[in-house]
Amino acid sequence: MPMVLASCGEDDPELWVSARTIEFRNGLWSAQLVVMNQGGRTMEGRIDSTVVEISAPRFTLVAGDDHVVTVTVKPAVRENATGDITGEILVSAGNAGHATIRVIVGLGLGPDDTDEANGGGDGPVSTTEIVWEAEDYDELIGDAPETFDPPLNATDAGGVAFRISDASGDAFVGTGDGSALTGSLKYEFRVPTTGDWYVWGRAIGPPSADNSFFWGIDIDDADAVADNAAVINIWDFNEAAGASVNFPLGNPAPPGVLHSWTWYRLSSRAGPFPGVGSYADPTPAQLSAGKHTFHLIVREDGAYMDVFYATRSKTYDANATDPLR
Ligand SMILES: [Ca+2]
Ligand SMILES: [Ca+2]
Ligand SMILES: [Ca+2]
Repeated sequence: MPMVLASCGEDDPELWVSARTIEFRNGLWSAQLVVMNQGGRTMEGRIDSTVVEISAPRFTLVAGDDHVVTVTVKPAVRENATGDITGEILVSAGNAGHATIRVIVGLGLGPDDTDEANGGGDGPVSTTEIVWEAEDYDELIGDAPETFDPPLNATDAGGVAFRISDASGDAFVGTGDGSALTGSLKYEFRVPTTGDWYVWGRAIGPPSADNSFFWGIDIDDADAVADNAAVINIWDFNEAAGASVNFPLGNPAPPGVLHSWTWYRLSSRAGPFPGVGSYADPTPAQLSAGKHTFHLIVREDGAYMDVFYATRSKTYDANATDPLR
């Protein structure tokens, strides 16, 4: 009587999986995986991973049968990790075989956790700079600033008509002069490295009555209200009224400049942000790696914001070298 070898006969179960690598990118956190018994008899197995949750980690498959599994990046990985991370999914089915699937989670660096949202396009994710569009907010709070598509014919507080003919991402946010909006836009953004970050905004703030927002980092929504000076700050652009030290374009600024997109350092007159955003000796926002929130709150109606940029470089001048290059 011939000896039967349990693991190498034609009728033995044989594990097959549909992927060797799974990449999670562009804010998509789930993927499907097929596990199949390509051999004979019944196969039992299980799936384990430290980076993804598995819809049905145990499976029993008769000959030729398959098992569709949904794998979802664990919330703790999404919330706490920075930059791309890698991990594994292990599929084991005893003598039928085993497989290791490589997992890459692209966490990105911006509010939407994608390279695209950070202006990175197809390029590598930077650990020293992030970009996010003002129109890519995560939440509207109260009577929030509006989103506009250029061209926009606007009028400033002095009655001067001007035209905003373009914008990064073909959109921007703000308030028309005379609007009664008071709310805020909330952004979630991801910082790749802990340390000092220098924040800029590409904005239009025409005369001194139309050239500021309030802002706050990591504040509660309920605190994002005007004149809440203990928690939020005033972001002056080219403030010709003398209430701030921000004169990046000169005082007074050259004609026309105030009616076109210009980069302004994040600044503060007082409030909790330490310093006033001096251009010569800027005060950084000290941020830990990971997720943060930024509230842009209406202050003076008639101000517009196109895009935000943050860099680890203290000396970087966004008006000399365009971050959107
Ligand atoms: Ca002002
Ligand atoms: Ca105004
Ligand atoms: Ca924009």
